[in-house]
Amino acid sequence: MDKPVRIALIPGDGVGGEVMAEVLPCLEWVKSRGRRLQSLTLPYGADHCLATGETLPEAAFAELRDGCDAILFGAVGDPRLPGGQHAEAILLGLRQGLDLTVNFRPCHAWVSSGQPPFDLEVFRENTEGPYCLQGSTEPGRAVDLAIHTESAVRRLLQTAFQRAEQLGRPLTLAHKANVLKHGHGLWMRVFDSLKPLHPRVSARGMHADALLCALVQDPSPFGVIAADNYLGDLISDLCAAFIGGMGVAPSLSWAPHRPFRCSALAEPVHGSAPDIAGKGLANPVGMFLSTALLFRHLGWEPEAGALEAAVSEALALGARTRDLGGTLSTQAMGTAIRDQLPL
Ligand code: GGG
Repeated sequence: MDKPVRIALIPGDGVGGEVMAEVLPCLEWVKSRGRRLQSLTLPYGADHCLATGETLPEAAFAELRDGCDAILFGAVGDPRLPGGQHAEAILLGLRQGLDLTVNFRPCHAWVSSGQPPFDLEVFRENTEGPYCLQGSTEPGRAVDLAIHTESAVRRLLQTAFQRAEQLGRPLTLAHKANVLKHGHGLWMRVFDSLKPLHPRVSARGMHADALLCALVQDPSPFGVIAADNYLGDLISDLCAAFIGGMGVAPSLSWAPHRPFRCSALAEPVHGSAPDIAGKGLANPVGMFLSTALLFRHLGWEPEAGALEAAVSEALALGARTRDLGGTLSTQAMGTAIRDQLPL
């Protein structure tokens, strides 16, 4: 019999716990369908940090890295810790510590009514660039270092090329190599070296500013967009606006080279939204769709597809939280989605 998959649940801060609560029954649902799954819930977030001074202790990180297969994450960020150090230590610590190079942010038209429907995928490098947390603030000067390594860039771009090939869609690399000659020059070189290996992919680089303008004017020519950590963050958030906003945008981060047992982290794109936390106003759709991405990563395609179909059907039946113009609470939206799951 297969060993059970071990998933760590980290609800985090703000609305993170509220949206996480809505997908927990989906873990029971996959078990009822014969999937072997164990979960453990970890307390890391602002409350824990304020109570104990701990962000993500080394022993907990080691247990996640070596004792779990994947992480389901809510959100971090809390106004009581305005420097954001705990969020940085937990979320960036996990992304970097687990070498989760690929951040996949699919942007499909779950609720938008554009013609043709918005449909593209962003592959964002997840561990480097200016998010490497190296720099300094000096009198009259501030420095943020952006590090790009060939190994991470190659892993991210290989994954994006493979996906574009699989989908039969064009691949666009967003860059600013005209200004960021060193870092984005490296991205361009690796991109060019991969093109001959994927002759069926229509692949081109595009200055990120021109790309943003083109996306707003007409997103239909784009299929897969690859970018470094910073540009990928911005581009995918813009794309989220086309599909109903941050509340519906899912993501999955993973390590294609599988350096550790724990090789993936699924989380909604949205943050902890402290302004609406505790009011039942958060949209759980991004969390449901992230859970579906995790199921797919684990090889549970029927369950991933069924969960996505349940979201689609609930939305088609008119289920809407306030951010989508409706009146449903987080809990009622969760119920509306789960009601569409097959037994
Ligand atoms: N699920 C993504 C996440 O938690 N990102 C962290 C973040 O953006 N925090 C800032 C905030 O919550 O406002």
